[in-house]
Amino acid sequence: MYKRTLVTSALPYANGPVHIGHLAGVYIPADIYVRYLRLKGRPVLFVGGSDEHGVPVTIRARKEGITVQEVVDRYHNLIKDSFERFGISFDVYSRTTSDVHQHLASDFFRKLYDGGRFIEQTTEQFYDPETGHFLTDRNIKGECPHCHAQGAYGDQCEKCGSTLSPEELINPYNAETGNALVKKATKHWYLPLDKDEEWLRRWILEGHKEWRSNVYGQCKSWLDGGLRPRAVTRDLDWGIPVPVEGAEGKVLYVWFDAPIGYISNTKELCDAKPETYGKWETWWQDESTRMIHFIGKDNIVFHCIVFPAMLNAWNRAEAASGGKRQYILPDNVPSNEFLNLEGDKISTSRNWAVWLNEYLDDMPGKQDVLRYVLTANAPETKDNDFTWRDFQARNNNELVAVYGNFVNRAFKLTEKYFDGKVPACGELTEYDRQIIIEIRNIKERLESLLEDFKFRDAQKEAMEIARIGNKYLAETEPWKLAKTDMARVATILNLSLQISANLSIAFEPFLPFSSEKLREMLFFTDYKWEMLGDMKLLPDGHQLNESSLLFEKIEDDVIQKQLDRLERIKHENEERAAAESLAQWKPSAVKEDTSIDDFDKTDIRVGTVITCEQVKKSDRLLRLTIDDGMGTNRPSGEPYRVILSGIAQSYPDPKVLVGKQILFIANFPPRKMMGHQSEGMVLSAVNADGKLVVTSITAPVANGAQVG
Ligand code: B3M
Ligand code: ZN
Repeated sequence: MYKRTLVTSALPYANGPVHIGHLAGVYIPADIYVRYLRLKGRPVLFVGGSDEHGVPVTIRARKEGITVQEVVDRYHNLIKDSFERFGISFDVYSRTTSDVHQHLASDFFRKLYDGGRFIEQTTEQFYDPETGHFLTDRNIKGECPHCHAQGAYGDQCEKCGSTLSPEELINPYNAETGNALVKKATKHWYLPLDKDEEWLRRWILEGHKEWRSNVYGQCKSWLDGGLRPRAVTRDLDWGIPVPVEGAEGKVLYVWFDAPIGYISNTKELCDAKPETYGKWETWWQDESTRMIHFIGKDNIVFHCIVFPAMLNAWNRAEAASGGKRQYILPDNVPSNEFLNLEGDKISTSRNWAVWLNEYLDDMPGKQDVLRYVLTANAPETKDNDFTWRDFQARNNNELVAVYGNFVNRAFKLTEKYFDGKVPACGELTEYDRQIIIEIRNIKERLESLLEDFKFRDAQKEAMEIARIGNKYLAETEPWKLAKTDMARVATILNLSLQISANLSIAFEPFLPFSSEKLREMLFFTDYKWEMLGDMKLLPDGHQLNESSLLFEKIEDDVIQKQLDRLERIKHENEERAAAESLAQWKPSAVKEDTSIDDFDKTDIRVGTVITCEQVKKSDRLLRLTIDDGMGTNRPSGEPYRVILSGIAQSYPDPKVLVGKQILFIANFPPRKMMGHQSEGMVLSAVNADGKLVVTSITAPVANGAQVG
């Protein structure tokens, strides 16, 4: 019933390059879907672009010491270029600083404003009196109320992952300047989402039960929790000015203008090439268009609730003024969960990512390997992990050993026995027929998985074709038959080459570069999705091109280089985090008064650490032997004092304490811990990062000397 499909993919912030998390979550699935539709000959428009407003770009500008315009120019170009090199096949990739967008977003706001769709509210917001700026959540930092980490953001604590509001932070301060903040009144325009609850419930909860359970579930919990009016303007000096009087110094909230960017970018393309793409309104205001948003899970509420509410508000304003135009709403919002990297959350600010531009530079010609691995591990239903070892294994054991190996054998044997010409297909055996049926069945499954946005399983099905091919060659052994039955060899290789042609179609949405290479090798130019399953794609006698390997083995040293890089980054991050806590650290209040007599009861002494090692089966305890100057003159008769101390976590290499003169309490009664007798307590200080540091003295002192 739909005549065309409009596919959007989230507009990445132009505050840094895109990384594998973005690719796995949004761009690869969107691209697979679009390529599939194109291959089917269905009209589709794939819209992307950079999100150049909002706080993230302004933070980056201050960090790099350049203007915001320079930041967005730099990263928009970098991202656009990387997407192109990676084969993300946008019809348009524009930006939210474009003129078209500035006008369209501004008009959109004005339409809602004139139609009375906003409410105005004055509230108290955090304000930096020294810089004269209101601060957004991301620009506020403070102590996390849950894990008490310093430097938690006003919207989230990166340490423990809690979602926060700036009000919850302990001692909030301006993240850039460190200045303490005050509250100040300011006026903003709100979208009264509470009034949209009813139709949203009907539209999503009743009308779109087919949405992925993570998406549906998140919408349901938002709706069940009750919607509140949402501010769509901000006090910032970067963004699209609020187009009403009395709004000086205010801009549209980035989440108000960014989704409108999808419309603007469509308009920009259609206005430039109407003969190819038609009118932009056909894509946005025609009920026979089906709209699909590809996004990550942190964008669900904006695409399923806020943006539809904006479009709906526009439609009502239009209807109220007697207009006929109506925006369509999304038909599906396939959103993925998150991808982690080597077990850790991907983070732009911590540089914990594999950046697309760096990958493309480091691994030329290996776009499809990354596409394959990210689809195989796509976080479609739950968070998933990317590891370099898995990347290597999937390349070597699947792409090279299965897909590449099969195609290579089919070509090499054809070159050897038939001069690189497709040999004639003779009579089919029962086994041949079974193989053909299996491949036809795959077509159906592949199609229904793709239509259902189940790209991981779909790619597995495509790979299944190569597995079948590999097995076919292994079991029919044409290299042996060549001595006795050339006609049979001809049939086997004919089928193998037909399977190769099928592979080039089945993999086109997933691995477009390899498909193109394979088609070139096959001299197979005229292809479409519907040909899948056809075993007469290459005519008898058809001359093949010279073959080369579709995929190459990836060696350990290539992977090691990537792992070393991550290790370096981890180290830098730890150092930075320690420095940050140190900068924020304040000493605790002094304890209540005591007396010299009380202090004197404690016998603190100096001793030299002789040995220091981890206690077996304990991740907390270190066992120290200490020369306390007493020789064997102690109940145990041993030459050294033994003390167990719970500092193992702070001393991954316990040997560093050996030879140090330290302070210990000598007159605690001995006690047994983990099967060892401990004779006292080592003195240590809790550092700003929470680690324990054993107090050591620098000037040499006689072991056993008392401190007091
Ligand atoms: N730039 C947030 C993000 O990159 C935002 C998406 C906008 S889509 C309209 O996650
Ligand atoms: Zn926390």
